[in-house]
Amino acid sequence: MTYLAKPKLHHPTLTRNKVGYTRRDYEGRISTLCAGCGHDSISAAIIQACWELDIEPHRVAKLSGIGCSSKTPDYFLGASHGFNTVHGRMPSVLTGANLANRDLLYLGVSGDGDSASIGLGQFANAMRRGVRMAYIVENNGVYGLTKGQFSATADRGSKSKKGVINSDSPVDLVGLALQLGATYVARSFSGDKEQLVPLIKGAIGHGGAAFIDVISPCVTFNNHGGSTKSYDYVRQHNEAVSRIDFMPQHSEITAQYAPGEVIDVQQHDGSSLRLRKLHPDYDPTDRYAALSYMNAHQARGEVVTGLLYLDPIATDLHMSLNTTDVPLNALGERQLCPGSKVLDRVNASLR
Ligand SMILES: Cc1ncc(C[n+]2csc(CCOP(=O)(O)OP(=O)(O)O)c2C)c(N)n1
Ligand code: SF4
Ligand SMILES: [Mg+2]
Repeated sequence: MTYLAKPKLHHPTLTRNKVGYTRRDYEGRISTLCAGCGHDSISAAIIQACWELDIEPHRVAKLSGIGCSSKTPDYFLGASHGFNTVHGRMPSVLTGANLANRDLLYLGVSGDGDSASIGLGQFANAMRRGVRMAYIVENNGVYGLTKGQFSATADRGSKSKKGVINSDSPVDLVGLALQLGATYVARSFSGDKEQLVPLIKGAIGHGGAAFIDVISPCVTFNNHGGSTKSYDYVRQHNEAVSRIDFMPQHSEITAQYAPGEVIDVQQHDGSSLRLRKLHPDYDPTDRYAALSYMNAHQARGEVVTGLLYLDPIATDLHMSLNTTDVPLNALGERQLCPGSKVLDRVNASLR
């Protein structure tokens, strides 16, 4: 941690959102990451998204694993709930927290090592079960915190800083999320705030498992020629399928674009996502078409970004398990302890 404290005083004229907070109220501690690290831009995008969504910070729970990426929740939403778990274990801890208190908004922040290497099983099961959360992987293709070893998302043939060529096939978390049943799947780039902020807002408003893979260059260990996760590589090979506008529940929906190029999709919380299709042949509502489109472009060395798949009628784990609508900590004694007759009935049903 840094010992430099951020000044607490805000300029009195800073703009406040509908719940009375300034953008600075969504910040955290001063970042200790390397200057230019993509992860800091993602933190800035999360701050912007939460401020624009008028979210009260105490309604958010941010959970992460271990890594430079997993350190970042310390640098945003300083007044929210936070839990830095064990390496690769964020999804299961978040699942437990979510089952105990469904009233919070869950942000899972992880790295490519955290989610695609040690935590791959955890990632897969959270997607498969439809745990309601915005799951953000800050993907730099390396283990930044432990000095730049290839992670499981490093492309075959890509080169390390020391010149070693990666001979392993990559894990594509977007492809896996699509196959495993995630209902909101996107890829973005830390250097494209205009695309990333609405994608994060859409993920927070989504009613099920929302996954965003954000290519986030590691300037210290993976930003050289021969890397496929560098600023230059992503800028040169970025192929955006859509541009998103996010419209909160209360805003009027007006048509400003030519028909055929725009789709409005209403989400679980009543908000709308307006997709301006940059590629007219792209269908974001067809899971398998999204997968084959992405694979075909990947084979040509392109990084497809944007909202790749969306099922607005998402189901989540609470629905599948038919859990109580009330967070467990708000249940009264009568509900928690319904008496010996009910207990006898439960026991009898299990014999
Ligand atoms: C159980 C366990 N194994 C290994 C480590 C060592 N370790 C710490 S961070 C890390 C990799 C982090 O990579 P990533 O998730 O991609 O995050 P980045 O630093 O690149 O943002 C590893 C292997 C650990 N802390 N715990
Ligand atoms: S080592 Fe890489 S990932 Fe870690 S803070 Fe530095 S630039 Fe970012
Ligand atoms: Mg990494």
